[in-house]
Amino acid sequence: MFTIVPQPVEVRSLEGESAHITSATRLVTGTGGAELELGVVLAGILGTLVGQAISLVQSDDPDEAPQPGDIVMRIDEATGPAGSTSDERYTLESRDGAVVVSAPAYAGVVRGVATLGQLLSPTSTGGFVVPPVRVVDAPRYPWRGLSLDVARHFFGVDDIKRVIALMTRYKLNVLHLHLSDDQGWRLEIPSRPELTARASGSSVGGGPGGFFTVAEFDEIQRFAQARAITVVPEIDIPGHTNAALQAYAELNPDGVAKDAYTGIEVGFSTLDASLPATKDFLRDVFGDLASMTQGPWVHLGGDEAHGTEREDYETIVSFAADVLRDAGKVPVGWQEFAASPSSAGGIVQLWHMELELEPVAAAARAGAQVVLSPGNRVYLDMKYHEGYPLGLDWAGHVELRDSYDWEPTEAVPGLDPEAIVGIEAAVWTETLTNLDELSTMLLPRLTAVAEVAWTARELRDWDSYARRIAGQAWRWERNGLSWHRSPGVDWAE
Ligand code: TNX
Repeated sequence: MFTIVPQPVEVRSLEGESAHITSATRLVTGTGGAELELGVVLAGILGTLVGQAISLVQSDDPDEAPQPGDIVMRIDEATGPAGSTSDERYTLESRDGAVVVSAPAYAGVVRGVATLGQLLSPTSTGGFVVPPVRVVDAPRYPWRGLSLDVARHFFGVDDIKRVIALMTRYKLNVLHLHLSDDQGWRLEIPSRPELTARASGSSVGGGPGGFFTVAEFDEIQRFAQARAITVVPEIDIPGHTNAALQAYAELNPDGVAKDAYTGIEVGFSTLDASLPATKDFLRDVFGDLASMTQGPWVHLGGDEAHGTEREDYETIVSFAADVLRDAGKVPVGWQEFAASPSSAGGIVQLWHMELELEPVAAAARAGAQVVLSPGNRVYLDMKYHEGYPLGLDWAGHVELRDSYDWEPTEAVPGLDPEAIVGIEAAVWTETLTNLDELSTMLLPRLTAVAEVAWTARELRDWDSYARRIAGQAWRWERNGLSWHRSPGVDWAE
């Protein structure tokens, strides 16, 4: 029984020897510069997985037979399931005591290594063993994300790296960071220094807050990129903007800067479309943000703008979307952005099943792509059950099985399934103040979302998933990650 999550396309036991990963294990890559870089990163990832340094060897003969204990990485077009064109496809073979991971591109090798990490089990002598097996795999959706709110409570670079490492294990590939809200501004914007100087120093409940410098944001993106994860930064406009209104007085119609906000209400703040200062602000912020962003996407928020007139909403979001397009980025916005013509050619992110859904289907017909984050399924800040000490409950209680048992193509009536680029979990941090609390909300639910996003519909099955996920908890514990004992899974004692 293999306990791989998400379930791969094909997993087959082979005959023969297991591979023993010990301190003598070598990571073997090709001799190209890119392959060396890949080897260094993967040796690091693998080293953390097995808890020991892994030595890196470059071989210029791809056909050379691996030695027992070797882990071989190969860039090879002819891998993964027939018909898949994904860069993330891979084939993993553990046979004759060695492991070979091959993929057409870096991303696929990283996904194969994640599978390898789950196949490893510790031996009594301190090493690890990989059973003889062949895995052939590729994702269902190209966008498999986690949205993390660092505005309500701030989480620093080290915590973000822990989250990225967790995402890597479950083959998630998009980290969406919610970097501004009423309670604080969390990213240095060089052309607008007052944002972080004046509006980063508090959070929900009045705590100390914090922000990422340009260099730290870069460090996060590079750490993610090494794991084939793209960072999508979000600056939320035109609502959720009290921090901006606090930093720059001229963004307020009365010219008076707002006070810091430490509550958890939403929908009271807004940018003002009639003020000339607003466009200058949007141009500066989204211009800088686009140039700081390595990936193709930038999120402009657009949700819950209850204090913004319809026309003003359109003026503001379409202006920001144009700034992003001019800078070569694809704009992403929450569900409400679907109503803006500027969402065509961009991405709309569904979140609230009780808001109108038809505009999402219509935006898709007009050319938008759609990311699904239905609150009642994948909002991992929802309480697991009544009385749970952490989280909110506006979208109901969300247990593990709720996060698992739903079909993306059936979520929005009339939505062309071809428009769905993927699934994104979201965790909002009004009630979450540290990594332990965050991780208890993510685990195990994040792994269910990862399987919905990765695994083909016909291969998905709750009973199978429940069995496989039970085999993962010791790995979380080994990594010091808190988790919730969801019902319906036979967790080991
Ligand atoms: C709704 S999701 C929000 C956030 C809150 C979240 C809490 C979305 C686009 N807006 O502002 O933090 O609910 O679950």
